[in-house]
Amino acid sequence: MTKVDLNARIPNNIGLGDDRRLQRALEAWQPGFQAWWLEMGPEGFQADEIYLRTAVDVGRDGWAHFEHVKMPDYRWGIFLADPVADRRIPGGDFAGSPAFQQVPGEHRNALRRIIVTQGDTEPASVEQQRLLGHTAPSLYDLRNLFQVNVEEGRHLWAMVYLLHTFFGRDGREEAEEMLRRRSGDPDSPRILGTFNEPIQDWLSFYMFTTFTDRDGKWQLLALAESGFDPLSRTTRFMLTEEAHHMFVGETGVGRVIQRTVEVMNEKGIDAPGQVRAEGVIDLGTVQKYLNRWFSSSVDLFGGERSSNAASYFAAGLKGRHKEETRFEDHVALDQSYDLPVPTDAGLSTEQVPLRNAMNEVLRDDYVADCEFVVQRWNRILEKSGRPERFTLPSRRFHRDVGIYSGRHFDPEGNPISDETWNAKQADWLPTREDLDFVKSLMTPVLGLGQIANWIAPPAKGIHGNPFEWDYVRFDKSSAGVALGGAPTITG
Ligand code: BYC
Ligand code: FE
Ligand code: FE
Repeated sequence: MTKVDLNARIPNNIGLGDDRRLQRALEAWQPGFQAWWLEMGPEGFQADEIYLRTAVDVGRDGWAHFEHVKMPDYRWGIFLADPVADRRIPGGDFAGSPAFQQVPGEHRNALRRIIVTQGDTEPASVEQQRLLGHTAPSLYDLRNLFQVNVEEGRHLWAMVYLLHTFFGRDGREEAEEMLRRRSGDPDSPRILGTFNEPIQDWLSFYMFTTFTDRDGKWQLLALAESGFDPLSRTTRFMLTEEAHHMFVGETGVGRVIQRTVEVMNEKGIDAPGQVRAEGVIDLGTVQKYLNRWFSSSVDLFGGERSSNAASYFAAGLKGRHKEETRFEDHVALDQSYDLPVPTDAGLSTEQVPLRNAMNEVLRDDYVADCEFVVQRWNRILEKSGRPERFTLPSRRFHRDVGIYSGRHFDPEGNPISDETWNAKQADWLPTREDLDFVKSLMTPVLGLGQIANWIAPPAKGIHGNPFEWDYVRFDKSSAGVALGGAPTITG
């Protein structure tokens, strides 16, 4: 077991106190991170006490500590999962050789690029979500938002640790850049598409944490299979925190659905206009949000045919989920992947060398995972005796990256003409009017035990506490008002 030092300026289980150079480098980066957090982290609420979970250990049980803390005082630390004795590279050209403990020189640039891309998404998501606190539907949800935010901040620390430790000066420069890019900034955007899209309302937040954090889960699972052992250990521990983010998303959408069908059944209505008149989100709008955030997140897996993906796999930098137990051929050189490729006549199957299709292999796992989520949402409809059902669109629908981009497909994945797309787009993706409607519902409800009309309360609270509980304790001093403004209490 690694030893955890919680009292250090940067809590860690990497023996930071024994490595003065690294410690100095990370402590030099820390003030920049804190300044970024105050500038680009949650707007307001920084003086309030939030009931937060903090990582304090890496064992299976008791890895987290819960207490009320002010977000700027959160103890962002560096934690790696315990090493696996005699760990071997799971797949690729070096499958079976001892895992790398140092960066293999010839793959330095590729590895840095993977770590930078992963790291960049973490602060990006915090920036995207920074205004949502002002419209939280309950104290419970407000706390969950901030929990996700501080942990994404810790995930940035995790990648910055790797950059500082293994990439020398370039790594330190990349770590600075992480604090300089800004989500949605035309001059200095975040790296990947989805992370530059605004998250303007809580339905988007729940969809994002369902679908985009779930991309995070699958990318981290692929990196957990890395032959570069420090990356594997770092991402394995990040996955422990990730489960809660997806929980917030899936149950959040589930509670929206629950509330809508309660109102529909109670009032005996189903026309979208009538449903909206009751101040709840009609199911068609939920489906459009689902379509939008799923399709954007599907892009995050990269191109279907990717020479980058092939070289990452070959070098053992990124692997397939459960490489050792799920597959027999860990070299993956003689196999191919049947890829439906768009042609002018429709779709035809092309056999892509398996290594070049590794993005698609991972996307398959992701899509299957998302299917289960949609099934669980449908169970809420079923249980409420509703005939409606949600569907996951085809991965070809509404793509911006890869072979399906620049063409149009319907949600079932059939190629369609520009005319059909233009005529149907408003039925499939949120329109300005849909966004405005959802936005109109976003008024804060921050009274103890209270909840907005458009969402059902959760089945239970956090860490054994009831829903009706002060997950956020507002600062009564003037400092709190200056930083965040007094919360409006309605509902
Ligand atoms: N947007 O060979 P290709 C998370 C670029 S989420 C914009 O097809 P490759 C989290 C690509 O960079 C998980 N550009 O793709 C969730 C390349 O550019 P160049 C994040 C894109 O290299 C919620 C070109 O297109 N982790 O943790 O196989 C909250 C062709 O590339 C996009 C990772 O992503 C896009 N969507 O890349 C908080 C893991 N997709 O070379 C956190 C690390 C591709 O032409 N990243 N491009 O300039 C990777 O492993 C890979 O970079 C990718 C795919 C999976 C992104
Ligand atoms: Fe993360
Ligand atoms: Fe996350």
